[in-house]
Amino acid sequence: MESESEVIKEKIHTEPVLNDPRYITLLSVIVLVFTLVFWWCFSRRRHLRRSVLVTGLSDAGKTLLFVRLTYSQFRQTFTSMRENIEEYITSNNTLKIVDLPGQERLRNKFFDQYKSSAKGIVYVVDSVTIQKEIRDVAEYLYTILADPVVQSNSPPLLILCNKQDQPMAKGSQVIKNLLEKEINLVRVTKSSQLESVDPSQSSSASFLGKMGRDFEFSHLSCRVDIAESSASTGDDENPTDMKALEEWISKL
Ligand SMILES: Nc1nc2c(ncn2[C@@H]2O[C@H](COP(=O)(O)OP(=O)(O)OP(=O)(O)O)[C@@H](O)[C@H]2O)c(=O)[nH]1
Ligand SMILES: [Mg+2]
Repeated sequence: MESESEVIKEKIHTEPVLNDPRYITLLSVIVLVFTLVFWWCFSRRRHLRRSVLVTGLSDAGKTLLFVRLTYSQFRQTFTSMRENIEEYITSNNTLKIVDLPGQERLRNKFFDQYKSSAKGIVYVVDSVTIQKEIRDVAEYLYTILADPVVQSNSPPLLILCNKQDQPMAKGSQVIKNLLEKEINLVRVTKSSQLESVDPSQSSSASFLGKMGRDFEFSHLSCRVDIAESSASTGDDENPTDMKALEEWISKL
């Protein structure tokens, strides 16, 4: 005959630990702590991203926009060889405006340096030369949108059609259509280039937008806005207009 204490011991050993209320409490606490730590890290990462990157091809007007925005001045600008950074205070945020060089041999290096800090990206387009430069403008925009860091953080993007004071400037809607059509072509070339380099890359992984559909900015996971600006001298012939840019930044 087994004694009563032996039966109890046996029960304790065979009872599934999962039914133990202390175990369940401990598990809940661990899950809660992990959730809090994860949430803290995530919100910290978001808070660390305080930069508004001003990018685009050379001569689009990035530095003049930067000077106008941060110093409210007009200055003669020259091709940038390095970045310009200045604090910018909005009603609910203190941000950094980072004007990046647009020269072909510099732009990727500087963009890589600042991309992880981007709270928003302003892609400046010269509205006068857009038709002539459409391939380069679309290719560089594609490079930015397809960047893994940009894809993972999904900062909002503003396509800013600058130099609107010029009579030959194209409007934002025309530029949006031109860019969507051109990116449609660029993404076919780029994704087949990628596949030929690394056949293991599935075409859907490297594809921007929706498979089987013409490219539209609205298909992207990040918010894309389009607006017009003029950063020029500010006289009657060349009026300055940066309201859309300022409003967009203030909503970041
Ligand atoms: N008419 C007119 N000219 C502009 C406007 N914005 C810039 N410019 C002129 O365009 C030229 C190039 O401007 P930048 O601001 O230096 O161009 P950027 O994009 O910084 O060029 P990089 O530094 O080479 O990347 C300068 O002569 C500016 O005065 C604009 O809104 N209207
Ligand atoms: Mg510049």
